Amino acid sequence: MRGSLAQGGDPQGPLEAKVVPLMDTPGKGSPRGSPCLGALVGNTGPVTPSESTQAKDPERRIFIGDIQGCREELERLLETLNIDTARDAVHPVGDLINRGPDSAGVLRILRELGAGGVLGNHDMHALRVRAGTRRSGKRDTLEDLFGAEDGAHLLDWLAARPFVRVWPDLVCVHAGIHPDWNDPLAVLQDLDPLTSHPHTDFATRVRTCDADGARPDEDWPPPGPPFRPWYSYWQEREEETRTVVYGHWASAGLVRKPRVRGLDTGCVWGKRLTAWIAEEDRCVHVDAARVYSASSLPPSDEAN
Ligand SMILES: [Mn+2]
Repeated sequence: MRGSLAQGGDPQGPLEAKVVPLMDTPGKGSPRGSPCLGALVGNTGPVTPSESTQAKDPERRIFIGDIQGCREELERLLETLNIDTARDAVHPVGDLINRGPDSAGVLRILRELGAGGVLGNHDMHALRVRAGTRRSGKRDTLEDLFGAEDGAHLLDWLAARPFVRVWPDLVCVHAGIHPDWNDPLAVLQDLDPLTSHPHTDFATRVRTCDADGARPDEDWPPPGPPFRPWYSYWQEREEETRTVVYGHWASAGLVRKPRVRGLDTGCVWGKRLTAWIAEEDRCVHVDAARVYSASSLPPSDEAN
């Protein structure tokens, strides 16, 4: 199953041709017992897979930068990665949707994969628009998702993402970790995406801050002292050994610095979609098919 998807020169061929049962019991039946990408595309059925469809002790933890509704690029990236849910765990680093062309399609694929991941500011925005507590923005591209037959299921799945995931060696968050948070999981784990809170606001929006975690009014132009990239404070923690993997800062591009991996490479702005395989400390990229939002990457990374 994996080989048929990964080796083909034309990614569209096997996607349309390959149809396998979606809800095979993991580990039984077909080799590796996992749905391949071909089964994920276009399916809108009422199946409710959970993260249990992913490997409990994955051989690879694969983090994917801001997808923002770029379904075509996500499909190509997953094919390039040779994703196998029996051995891989997939974690989008937030901003799964909005601004791009197919938010519903992205969520269908990730849900069927049993992906984990965390919430970003665009994800929270969409959940609040649906709840009626926030107005849609003029640059939103969420109507396909709100109008989809399975839209409610997809948004419920999205809403179940946490703000942070923690492993012994890694921390995953959309934007960054506050200088004062010694235990980011304890700080963020019980917070509601539908309710505004300074902690979730920070975790999903920060780029630069001062040593106390105060943020400037704007991150562009570079605010200068006392503001620095949030991760500089993380890097200064002498006892800390974990690497933070995050997104949100497209204008910074790919960041590979000690104990930080920044994966937002601006796919929706016509650049690239990036995955980072933690076990190999290796990045895999696919180019955006086109520019989906604005004519160029705004340096301010407009936060919606
Ligand atoms: Mn973001």
